Amino acid sequence: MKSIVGSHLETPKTLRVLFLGNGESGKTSIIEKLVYDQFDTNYTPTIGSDCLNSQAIDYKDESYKLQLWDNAGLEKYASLSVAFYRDIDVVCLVFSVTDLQSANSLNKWREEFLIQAGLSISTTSFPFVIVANKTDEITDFNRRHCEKIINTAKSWANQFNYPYIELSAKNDSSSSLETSLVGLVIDRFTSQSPDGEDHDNAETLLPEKKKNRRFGICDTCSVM
Ligand SMILES: Nc1nc2c(ncn2[C@@H]2O[C@H](COP(=O)(O)OP(=O)(O)OP(=O)(O)O)[C@@H](O)[C@H]2O)c(=O)[nH]1
Ligand SMILES: [Mg+2]
Repeated sequence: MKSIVGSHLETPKTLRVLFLGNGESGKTSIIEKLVYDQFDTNYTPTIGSDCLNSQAIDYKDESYKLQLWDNAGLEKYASLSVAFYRDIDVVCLVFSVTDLQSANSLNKWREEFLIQAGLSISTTSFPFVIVANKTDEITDFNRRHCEKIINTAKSWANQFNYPYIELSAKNDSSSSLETSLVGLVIDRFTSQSPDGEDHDNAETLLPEKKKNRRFGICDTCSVM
């Protein structure tokens, strides 16, 4: 990942960003596009959790390093992954604009995260970002269907004032995702009240052994 703005500043802040959403919504594809600038049309379900590090990103006079945590969307692979939730800074809730079920599941992912992180499900202060993926799949034939899905997600997001972004892991370039998605994530993180009280009061979850990883460049990703 290249920096969004020019030169690197000193001592990057580390931001732990977790991607949650239904299987096949495109979480892994978004992360891999961001980090590797690559897109794979084959579907390999994520098992447990994976993590990729971004390079230092200079944004609005600060330097950031992103730990991008990927999480299994398929229930049969998801049971391994709850131990990391406690130290997550921002959650991207991902759905596919062609998959109504994935939009309808946003609430489930939100609540599951808050519960695992030891936060109240009534909190509105935790920084979630809603990500609509696969916009390249919208055609003249399915446009109305996709719009219905998008509106479902948008109106759900509106009740919490969550920022919302549409993208295509397939067609968007790495640099455009850096500017749009990463910019939104950092903005969302920096705009929250400093160490919101809900987050501060989170119960500590017991450390759990690090999980199975498909790509293992994550020695520095340990949050325990
Ligand atoms: N057309 C299109 N296909 C996409 C896009 N993003 C992902 N896909 C495809 O959708 C399938 C699922 O993508 P993944 O990134 O593996 O989905 P995931 O959310 O990580 O799935 P799980 O790991 O099972 O939770 C793959 O075949 C991808 O190639 C996109 O923006 N456009
Ligand atoms: Mg995946």
